[in-house]
Amino acid sequence: MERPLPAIAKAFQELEKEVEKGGEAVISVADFAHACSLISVLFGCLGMAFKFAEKDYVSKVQDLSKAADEFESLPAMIDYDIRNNSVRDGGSHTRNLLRVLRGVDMVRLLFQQILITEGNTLKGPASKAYDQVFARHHSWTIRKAVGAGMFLLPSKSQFLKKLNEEEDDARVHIQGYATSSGPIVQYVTHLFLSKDLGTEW
Ligand code: 1PZ
Repeated sequence: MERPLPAIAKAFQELEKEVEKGGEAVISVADFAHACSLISVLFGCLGMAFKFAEKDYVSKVQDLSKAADEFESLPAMIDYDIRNNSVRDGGSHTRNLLRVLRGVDMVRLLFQQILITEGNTLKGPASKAYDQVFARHHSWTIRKAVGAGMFLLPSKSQFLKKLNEEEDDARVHIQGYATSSGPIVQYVTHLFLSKDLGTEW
C-alpha cells in the first residue's frame, strides 16, 4: 500500500537540509520540482471539488520539471527570466515557481491547522490556509468556487484513510512537513525579494 505522507515529509526534510547549509547552498530545480510533485497526490484524496486547482498546480509543477533540464538551480532559472524580461509573463518559469510556492505554503498552513484543530473537519483548516495564502491573489469567481468546494471536502478521517494513514502516525508526518517546508518557503521568498521581484503579484 502506498503511503504518500511519509514521502512528502521526507522530500521536504531533504530540501530543508540543503537550505540549512546556508551560504552558497542552492536548491536544484529538479529537487524542488520533485518535492512539489509529491504534493499533487493530496488532491486525489480530496474528491472532485478541487480538480480545477489540481490541473493548474500540476501543469505548473510540470513546467518546473521541464525547466530542470535547462537550469541547475532556482536562482539560475529566475535570472534567465530576468534577462528576458519575462518574470511576470503568463507561463514563465518564475511566475509558475511563485504559484507553486504558494501551493507549498498553503499545504504548510493546512497541516499546521490540522494539527491544532479539534474535530473531524477539514473545512476550517483548509479555509484558513486558503484565506492566508491565496485569497488576495484570486478573482472573486475563483474565491467563490473555492469557497463552494470547501463544503465538499472529505472529513479528516476519510482524508487520512485515503492516504493509508493512522491518526498518530499521520501526525508525525504532517508535523514533519509543516516544520521543514517553512524554511523552503522562506528561502524561495528570499530569492524573489533579493532580486527585487516582489511576491505580491
Ligand atoms: C484541503 C485542501 C483544500 C484545497 C484547496 C485548494 C485551493 C486552491 C485553489 C486554487 C484555484 C486555482 C485556480 C487557478 C488559479 C490561477 O489563476 C492562478 C494563477 O495562475 P497564472 O495566472 O499564473 O497561470 N494559479 C494559482 O494561484 C496556483 C494555484 C495552485 C493551487 C495549489 C493548492 C495546493 C493545495 C493542495 C491541497 C491538497
